Amino acid sequence: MKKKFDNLILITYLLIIIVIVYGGATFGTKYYRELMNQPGVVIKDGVQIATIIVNEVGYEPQTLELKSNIPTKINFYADETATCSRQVTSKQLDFFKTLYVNKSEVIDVGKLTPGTYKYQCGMGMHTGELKVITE
Ligand SMILES: [Cu+2]
Repeated sequence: MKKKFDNLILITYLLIIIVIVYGGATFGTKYYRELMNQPGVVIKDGVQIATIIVNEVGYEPQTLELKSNIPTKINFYADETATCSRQVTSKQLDFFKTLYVNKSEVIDVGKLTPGTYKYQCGMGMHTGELKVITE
């Protein structure tokens, strides 16, 4: 009888440890991803990276200013993907991508010439733009 009780305690402890480790890892990964996906523009190793967060209200920020003539990548980080925000597309920049929650989709758009480039969700409810100015 005593032995059975000990096993129950051991299993309970194991379950608690599993929950703590799994929860910590899940939370840690999400926190890390969010930390790495701050909206805005950074230039790293000569590459300009524009990070845009996709959420239920659209794109954050909706307008981003970029410099021309620098290799450029657009990083769409999906905070949430409703049916229509799951797709992001731009005719001008020639891409069509499917997004996944808590994941980044990085699009290499090369060196851009000055101008305004628009992109939108699958059905065009949400729109965003990139303003490329002369470096
Ligand atoms: Cu939409």
